[in-house]
Amino acid sequence: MTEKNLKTELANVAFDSPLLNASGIHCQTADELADLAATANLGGIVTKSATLLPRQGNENPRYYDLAYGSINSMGLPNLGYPFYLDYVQKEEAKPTILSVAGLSADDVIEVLRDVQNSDYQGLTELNLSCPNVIGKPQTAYDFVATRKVLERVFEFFTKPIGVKLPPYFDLVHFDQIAAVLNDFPLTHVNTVNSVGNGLVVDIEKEQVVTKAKGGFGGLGGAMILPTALANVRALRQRLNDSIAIIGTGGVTTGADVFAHILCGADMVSVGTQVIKEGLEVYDRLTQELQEIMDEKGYTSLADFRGKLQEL
Ligand code: OXC
Repeated sequence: MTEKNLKTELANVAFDSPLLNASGIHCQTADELADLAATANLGGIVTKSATLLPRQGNENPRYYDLAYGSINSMGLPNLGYPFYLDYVQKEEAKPTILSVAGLSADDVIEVLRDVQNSDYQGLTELNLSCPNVIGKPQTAYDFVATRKVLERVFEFFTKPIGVKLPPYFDLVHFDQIAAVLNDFPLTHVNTVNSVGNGLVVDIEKEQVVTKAKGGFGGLGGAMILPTALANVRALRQRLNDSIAIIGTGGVTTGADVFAHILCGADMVSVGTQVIKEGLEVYDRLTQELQEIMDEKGYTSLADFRGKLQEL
């Protein structure tokens, strides 16, 4: 097999591989982040979404493995943003994406002010789509609220920043969210967060499988691949060229990584499959992606990125 160039760029940050961890996956503690730094074939590190104050998250059970994916209701457990802001300033092994989330727009602004005032020059990502915070809707399903928060952010924030979006299902909603996002100097969108709100039923016990919110939670893994690909494709067709796309959702094979890139993803992140298989998954995905590229005679990601054909 000839050597493949898997290098990619996002907002002038160079990554050796397009593969990332999905936020929330093996990235909450110092030890987990150190594991990511040491993981071969992982291009960059995304932190757990950091909030103003540390959070314990929702009650257990809050993650449940399924043959076809996963359901989670974690509730943003994290160590609080100062820990992650400190971490990304010290990390030297790989580029980082500092994921931040807020329980309110005021929270988000307070956290981002500190990021702006810090020495951190890397990428930040505003999570507007967690489905698991009790009593809090997913901001990015409210197009007016999304515009308002971005207006406030860009009044002072001059560092590279993107947003994490929930999945959209109606073509009109793709038009509406793209119209909002195209009005701001975003570096990227990360699409999709888990598909909220799903409900998994244990027939034997006649029960739900996660505790919080009566068992409603975010779906991930293989079952959401077509939804994720649709979101990558639909947003690539609508967003300004200056806004890159991180494709997230449903990746279990190198073919799935290939499909995300074919739909227009600049980078691809992996969530549920890391939990199922461990961090070695990045070696397998890389090998499989390279084999597909080899069969097709492609030597770089640019050879096929966004080139999905219609019938
Ligand atoms: N998406 C998030 O944004 N956060 C986590 N789960 C999820 O599916 C969480 O912490 O609940």
